[in-house]
Amino acid sequence: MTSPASDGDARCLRATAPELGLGAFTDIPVPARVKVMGAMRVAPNATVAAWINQCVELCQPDGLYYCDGSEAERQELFAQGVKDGIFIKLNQEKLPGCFLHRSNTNDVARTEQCTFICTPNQDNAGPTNNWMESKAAYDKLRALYHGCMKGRTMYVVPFVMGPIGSPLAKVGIELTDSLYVAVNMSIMTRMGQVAWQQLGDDDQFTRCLHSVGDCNPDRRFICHFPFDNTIWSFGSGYGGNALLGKKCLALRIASFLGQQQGWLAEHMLLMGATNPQGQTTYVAAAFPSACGKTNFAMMIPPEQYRKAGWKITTLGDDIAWMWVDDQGKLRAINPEAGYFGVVPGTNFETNPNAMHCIARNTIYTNVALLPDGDVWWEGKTAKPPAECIDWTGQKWIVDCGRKAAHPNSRFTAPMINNPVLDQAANDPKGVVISAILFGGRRSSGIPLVFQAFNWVHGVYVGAVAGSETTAAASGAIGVVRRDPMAMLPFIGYNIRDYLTHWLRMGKRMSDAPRVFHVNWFRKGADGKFLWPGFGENMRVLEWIIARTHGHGSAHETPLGWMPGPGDINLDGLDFSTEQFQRAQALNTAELKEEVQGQGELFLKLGGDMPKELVFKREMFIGRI
Ligand code: OXD
Ligand code: MN
Repeated sequence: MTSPASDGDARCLRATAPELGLGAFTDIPVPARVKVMGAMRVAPNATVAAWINQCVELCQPDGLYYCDGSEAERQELFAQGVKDGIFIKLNQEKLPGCFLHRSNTNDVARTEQCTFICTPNQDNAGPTNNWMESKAAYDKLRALYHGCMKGRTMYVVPFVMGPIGSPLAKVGIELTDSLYVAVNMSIMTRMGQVAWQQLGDDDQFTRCLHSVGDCNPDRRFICHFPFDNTIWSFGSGYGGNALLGKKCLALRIASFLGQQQGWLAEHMLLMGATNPQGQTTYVAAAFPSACGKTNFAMMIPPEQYRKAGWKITTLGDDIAWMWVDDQGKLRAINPEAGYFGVVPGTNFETNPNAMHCIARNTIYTNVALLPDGDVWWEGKTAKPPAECIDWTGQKWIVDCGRKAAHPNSRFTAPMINNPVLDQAANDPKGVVISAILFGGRRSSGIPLVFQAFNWVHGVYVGAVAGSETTAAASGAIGVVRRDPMAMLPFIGYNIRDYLTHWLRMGKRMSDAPRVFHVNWFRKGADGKFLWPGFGENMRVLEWIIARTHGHGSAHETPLGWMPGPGDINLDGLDFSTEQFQRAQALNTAELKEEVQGQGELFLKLGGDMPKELVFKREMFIGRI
């Protein structure tokens, strides 16, 4: 029988294990003063039990809540969250199962300046990461964690990243004092007993310890210990800093594991495009944070494409894990089970599928609350509401000059809400990737689309990609920075070894994906976007798919292969040949500026830039 959820005296209840389908299991010997909650009070093995116990001793929570990932548990946690003021229940007729959370106003985005790779030697972390020597980092954070959960509950959140049974699926366990984090993790990952089952006797799991602490930016540390498969995060409850399965595990730790084990963990969306003949081509695309990955992954093609039988399906909107299969093909899975997307700008024009995703069972963070319990954000409707409560909880009236929703307000929605979820989203074998796209937000200089000459050139194009910074990370907005493979804040080891790993992966593939670069954000002299974007990106994608399958025409340019106006289908679009030429124009002065900007990265790496990429740059200079 399942033990009662709130029975604090009955600890280490063996009775739950057979129900969970677990054979061997281990008691978790927590001190008697700790109130034990949740249905699943066993660990799959002694290593897990000992680690949980150590963290309990360090953080000294009053309660320990074992998450099993069930629907009943989720309801219980939401109810508790409403009682504690962590969640506001939204209008359940309009938004069934939806809740609003307002974060601390100092805790609204990833804080790259507080994010560290902690290794014995600085060279392990390389020139693009903040580094702390591992022992010094453990000492510093241990002092912060000491007693930090007194009066609080520690949630034990076991989770799996990746479809169950996938060769790349990884188990993590997050111990957190944030109920908000625990419920978000139940949406973003395959969370609960499934993780105990996946782990069994294995001691290979990512040890994730998280405390919001006193949410003081001066005591905020997001520390990764790749050699110990460990993440310690203190002082923030924000998604990318606190939902440790996401950026911390699925990118920073996983990129390190991938380098050791021969696979890739990338900041990429995954999508399928099915043509009228029923052939599906899978594409992975790396764009930096808040540059439209979710919109592209859920794109609705223009009407004429839909009528002709084209269909877009989503595998993932943020992270891809990719490996070379025994046929020499690159395969990919999405390790996540939900979307943590940027809300502002999302509406029925820009992304109707996302609007369907967030219509139920969704957590909204830092959006505005309307008088009828609905939510609002800039760009949701053309006409703003007359009044609302803004993301900070203050009364807001139209034209008051403040934003109602934070520019980095977010939704957390389960992927099963997606009306165009790809049928392979849960397939442990993943899908074969035919094309890789790199891109960013560039107002000038970079054309709409070009194709790299080959894999090594593609690695170069990805490595030097730049993008204007966004509100997804704290700091200046709109400044071009080099963001190799959109992974600059997420590479968990030395970028020199990361780029070399990409080059080596190419050698293992018999039929490597074709590589492209796209820029939906180029602007004209009038400051307006040159390309209409959103669903019309299907036209660019159709050309990409054609090139991937060995047809589709293009001409050679200094950047790579580029389509002219006759090579891309512009039918039915109010877009002249001249407009297309402007979106694709190459200008020698701008290309020279670009190659100079790329030099930033080369300087950072000093002599460590892989020589294949040095040669590619020389050749690019020669072509300009
Ligand atoms: C994200 C990010 O939240 O990249 O996906 O910041
Ligand atoms: Mn992201």
